[in-house]
Amino acid sequence: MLEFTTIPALRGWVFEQRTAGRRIGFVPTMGFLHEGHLRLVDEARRRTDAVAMSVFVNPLQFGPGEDLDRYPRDLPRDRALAAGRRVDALFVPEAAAIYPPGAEVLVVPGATADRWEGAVRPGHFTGVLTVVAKLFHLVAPDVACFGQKDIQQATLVRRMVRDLDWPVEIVVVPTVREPDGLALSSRNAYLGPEDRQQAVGLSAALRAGHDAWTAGERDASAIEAAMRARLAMFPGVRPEYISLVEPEALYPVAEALPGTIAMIAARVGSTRLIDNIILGQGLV
Ligand code: PAJ
Repeated sequence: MLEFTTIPALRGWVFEQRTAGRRIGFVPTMGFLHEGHLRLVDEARRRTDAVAMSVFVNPLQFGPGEDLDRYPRDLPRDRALAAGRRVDALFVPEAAAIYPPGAEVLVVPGATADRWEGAVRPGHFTGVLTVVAKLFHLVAPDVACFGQKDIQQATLVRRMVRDLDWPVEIVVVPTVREPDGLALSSRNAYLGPEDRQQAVGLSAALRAGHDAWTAGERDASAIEAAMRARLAMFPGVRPEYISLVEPEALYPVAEALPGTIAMIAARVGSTRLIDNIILGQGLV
């Protein structure tokens, strides 16, 4: 595995791949890798000839008072895990390389970014889309893989690519979970043992919602009520939103159809967690 910290070095590798006629797959991450990230690598490898991964804790997508300073980092471990999954090129830039002094142009999404995560984290998706746009320009991938875990992010990246006519195929990979259902997340590292036990409440609530739907319930508010009832069994989980939405712009729906997304965000102790399922797919 090659590792690059500068933009010219990365561009050199990209040029070589293109010259050799290889298709490039790309997996952007903020590091502290887990099996969820690595599943994205597997998917990129399956679809392309050369796989690039970025590890960059993007300051632009963190709000004031968020966890930028304590976001978990372990580059030696990330390096070993990425190499073990046959990543060809690991890009680990310094913040100053991505945001040189004076940079001021941003990629600002539309109303789809104002709901849900965007409502709680103003400016978050501007930070995400700006860095993803920059990375897409640097890596020029044919395929880029994102996790369903962050479904609003994946939706917005898809819209950016469509609205800006970008020839990148966006692949959304199902959420990888712990055996008890908790979605893998770098932020799970913040959870103490008791919070960890409570955190399973999010996936348990999604499962309850999916069970109600499978049993024939189609009324979105009834399904949301089933999810809240299940979540009430986890007193350590404080829900922020529980909602059924359509997949294009994440508008709330009244009727739950196949493909409708059940989303949940909650605090467990001081840690903020999100999760979702797609009705008809359930927890995979
Ligand atoms: P990060 O949180 O490191 O996640 C990188 C990618 O891994 C995202 O596409 C995310 O959805 C995916 N992922 C995380 N947990 C997953 C899980 N349990 N199963 C499957 N995929 C999972 O998301 C970001 O970084 C950043 O916002 C980024 C896109 C890199 C821009 O800075």
